[in-house]
Amino acid sequence: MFETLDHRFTRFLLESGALKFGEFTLKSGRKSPYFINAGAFDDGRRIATLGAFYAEKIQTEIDNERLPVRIDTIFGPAYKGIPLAVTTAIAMQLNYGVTCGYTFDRKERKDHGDGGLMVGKPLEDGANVLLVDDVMTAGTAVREVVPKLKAQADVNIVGLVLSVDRMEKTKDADVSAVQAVQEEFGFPVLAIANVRQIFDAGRQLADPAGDGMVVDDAIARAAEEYLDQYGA
Ligand code: OMP
Repeated sequence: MFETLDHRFTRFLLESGALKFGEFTLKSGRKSPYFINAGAFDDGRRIATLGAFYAEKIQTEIDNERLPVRIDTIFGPAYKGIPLAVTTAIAMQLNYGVTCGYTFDRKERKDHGDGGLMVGKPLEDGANVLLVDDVMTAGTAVREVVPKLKAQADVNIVGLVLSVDRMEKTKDADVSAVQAVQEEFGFPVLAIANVRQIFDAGRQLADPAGDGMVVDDAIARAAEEYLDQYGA
């Protein structure tokens, strides 16, 4: 049976323990009944599978002409974006025969050896750079990284690909953080799955541990209430 990308990705999130239920305080201060932890992709099989999901999303969007055919480098902001950029570049090569560089930043400038703030493929004027990151809630992380890239070279940021769009409203507007970032920076923000797709798929999936549905009624209700309050 054909299974959509968001269904397959939801199963992978649940099997990896990357999607957790409980009470979590977010970077924004909001208290959420669910949390996506990209740190759970902590072995070779999981990080390789994650890269394949990013690459599948990227190739689909190249085919849809939302992303350009030429991607010079995939940029992952330190620290959590570093393995994402590397595993995505590997999967683009192995699964689609597309060679992309990978680049990431240092949190602190190095003043010896090769110096500089960036590691990996150098950022050059006119280069097409695709950003990858884990989860977007308010868009704080991306707002920090864009000026950092622009300070290096006159790069062309062609898009941002996320694992999960939490579909949350920004503090001062009714639009989602993803929409606000798209409008502010003028590049597409694409997610392998958004939180509504994840909960829809999760309701239909059997618990990999075999003890009932993972997304049970109480969890689904808590998520619905949270999204009623903060969802865009
Ligand atoms: P923004 O930078 O405000 O969009 O928040 C996203 C960041 O918050 C992610 O890069 C994570 O560091 C963290 N986060 C998660 O990892 N998973 C979640 O489900 C929610 C958050 C969060 O704190 O909002």
